[in-house]
Amino acid sequence: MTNLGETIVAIATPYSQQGSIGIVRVSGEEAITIARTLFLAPGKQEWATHRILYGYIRHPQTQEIVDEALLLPMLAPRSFTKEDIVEFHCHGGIIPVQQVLQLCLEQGARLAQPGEFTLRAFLNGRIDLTQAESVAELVSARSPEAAKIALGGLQGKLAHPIRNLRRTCVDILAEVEAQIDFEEDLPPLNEEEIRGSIGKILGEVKAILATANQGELLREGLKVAIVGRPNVGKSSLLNAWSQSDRAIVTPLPGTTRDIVESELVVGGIPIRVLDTAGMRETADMVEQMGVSRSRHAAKEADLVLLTIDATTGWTGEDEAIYQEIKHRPLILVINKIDLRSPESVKYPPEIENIVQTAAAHCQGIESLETTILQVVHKGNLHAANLDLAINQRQAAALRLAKIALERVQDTINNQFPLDFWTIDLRSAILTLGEITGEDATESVLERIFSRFCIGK
Ligand SMILES: Nc1nc2c(ncn2[C@@H]2O[C@H](COP(=O)(O)OP(=O)(O)OP(=O)(O)O)[C@@H](O)[C@H]2O)c(=O)[nH]1
Ligand SMILES: [Mg+2]
Repeated sequence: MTNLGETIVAIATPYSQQGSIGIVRVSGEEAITIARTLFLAPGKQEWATHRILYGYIRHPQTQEIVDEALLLPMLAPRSFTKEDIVEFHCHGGIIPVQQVLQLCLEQGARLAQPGEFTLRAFLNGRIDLTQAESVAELVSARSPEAAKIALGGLQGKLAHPIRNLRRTCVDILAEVEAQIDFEEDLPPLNEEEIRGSIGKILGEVKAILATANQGELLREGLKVAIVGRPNVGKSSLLNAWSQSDRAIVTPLPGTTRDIVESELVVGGIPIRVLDTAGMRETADMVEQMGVSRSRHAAKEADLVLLTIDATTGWTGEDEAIYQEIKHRPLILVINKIDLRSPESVKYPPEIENIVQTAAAHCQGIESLETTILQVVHKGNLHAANLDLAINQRQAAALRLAKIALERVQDTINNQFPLDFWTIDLRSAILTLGEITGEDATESVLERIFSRFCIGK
């Protein structure tokens, strides 16, 4: 996966667009030698760890200056990878950083794989696997709340409890194994105490598992599709909600022909809102294609906002659309309530979530957001209150740990021989170790780190 003997290099800042600074980062045994070869620090500047140098990057053969830059050396073990790291802080823009990268490659560094810096931080024992995952999550966070839980993870908010739980399991296992090996020399096991410890561990495992759904919401976000017949105000709703004029609005039915997307954040959850073409029978080929995309969007979305017009009430066309999508998580949006009171509007009584809006006047958006949060949290805690939320991989491992621990409980309750206890205890230890990386296999590592961007 990574040969720690090799020195790696990557552009650490975005490199497909212009920025004011561009950073090229080198990590490994040769980092300092490479920097010494390429970087000219005029005057009597001291090459010390964590001290910025000012100077020029120049081609070692032609002596041609490539950029005026700063150099930050961070010597092992006081660096992210625990290896020698140097960072060239170049002028942003695509050309200088590319040239500096090229020079580092010519000096023997190898282009880093995605996530390889973080992988080295993990392999060199600076962070555990949950912290490594948090690095990637922090970089890709789409809301402040998602960033907050990623930062919590980075600080070890998941790593610490999991490591403690695993250690307790190891202690119990050691006790049970000693009992098996030296039964005659030891006092009998205190089964009650062990049962109590396992129960406590299980309780904590369950509590951490309960954060999985919230974590998924914060990380992955929600896809919400606004659907309904033409002219009910779907595009107006998208515009009011996203405070933009993203979608074209006209009094003509059939205005929207394709999906129009907007991104927003509600209660910490990143939401992708899709405005769709009004659904109706039509001979127009373009509109037909739009309508089929609307159907697809309604099917794919996590939540559908079925929008109707208060002035016409629930029509046969609304009913037809409802029949198509009623099995989906759904909120009924009664729009244009500025024109007619929503009280007179009849709709199927089984619809639980109803919001009234006047999208053209930006009214009702708050209650729409509240209702969405109620639907996704089912009245549970607000996502933003979380400071820990596990991801899918961690949840999968924790579920296995939970099953193993429950089996240990059964084994104790059924008075099975001690050998049986150790089997399930070992499996709980292994799965807990997979979460932190103490027992992670190479394929697990590969899966995790391949999702990173280059330079991280
Ligand atoms: N009075 C009033 N008019 C509204 C409201 N919402 C939308 N409209 C008007 O209704 C008309 C249709 O609005 P759109 O947002 O384009 O409707 P749509 O559902 O996207 O229509 P299609 O794209 O054709 O499916 C426009 O003239 C809007 O100004 C509202 O809350 N009150
Ligand atoms: Mg529209």
